[in-house]
Amino acid sequence: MATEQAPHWHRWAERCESILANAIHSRADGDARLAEAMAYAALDGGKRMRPLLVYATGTALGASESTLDIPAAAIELIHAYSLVHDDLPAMDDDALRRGKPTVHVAYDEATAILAGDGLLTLAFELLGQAPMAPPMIVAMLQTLARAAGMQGMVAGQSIDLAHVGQSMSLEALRQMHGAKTGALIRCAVQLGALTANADATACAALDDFADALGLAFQIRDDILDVEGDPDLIGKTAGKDAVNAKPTYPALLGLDGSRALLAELAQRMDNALSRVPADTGELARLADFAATRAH
Ligand code: GRG
Repeated sequence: MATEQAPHWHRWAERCESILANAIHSRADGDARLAEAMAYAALDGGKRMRPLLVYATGTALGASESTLDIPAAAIELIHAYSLVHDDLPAMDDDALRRGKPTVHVAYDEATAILAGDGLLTLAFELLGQAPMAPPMIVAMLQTLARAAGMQGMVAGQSIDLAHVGQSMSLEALRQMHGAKTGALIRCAVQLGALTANADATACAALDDFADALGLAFQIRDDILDVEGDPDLIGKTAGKDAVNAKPTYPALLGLDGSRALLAELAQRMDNALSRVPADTGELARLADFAATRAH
């Protein structure tokens, strides 16, 4: 787990886990099996990268952990939904996620679709109830909806599926991943900055950092799909090649992909040096994203 690497990460991941567990279990009276499938998808697994980014950004800029809890949990719910739907037969058709059978395999396809829908909508329900001033809640709802929706993650996924078996330029690949993976990572940093009422200068530098981080995270993901240990990554390796997906290693080779990662690491350092705060935890998360083994 990423959270073994820094004591804050472990505590932040636990806080997020407890909000998620509470939110899902306390609503199980709607339909117990649906709630069980949602818990199966969202709890006890994953690196919690997006919540950690919310906490690391927000606390660096002076926000308290308790004000960051709901934004952190909300973005993880969106991420969890996206994984459940991405794994469906109509999309990536994956049988393994986070080291266990995917939701449609463990339950059934209809339940997986509904569990994803439940996680997606729960994110906005939770955020709408956050203990914050209403204008702040509205800003957060808009930020999360925009990142997750038809100009963000959903668009990226759609473009990705449309390009299976087709070639893609490096710029088109960057744009596709900027939407599919990057939008939510940028959003995590934005939610932390919003909670802390960060000024425009800090927000601009953090957005530059998060843009590079999203890309680095994706390139590392592509590299792991080629050379990662399936036991560590917890999903089927080599799927990109089998599915004829355009990827960074396919376009640049493994060495070229690593060289791009090194450039991005430099850009992230540079961006963080422009944030007038102690950004040590963000730097550690950036390093983890670019070098992770899972
Ligand atoms: C279904 C609308 C919709 C979108 C799906 C997330 C996603 C978009 C697709 C997943 C496919 C993929 C491999 C994306 C690349 C990077 C990525 C998001 C990996 C999974 O995120 P991690 O590594 O997962 O943070 P954990 O399990 O650690 O939370």
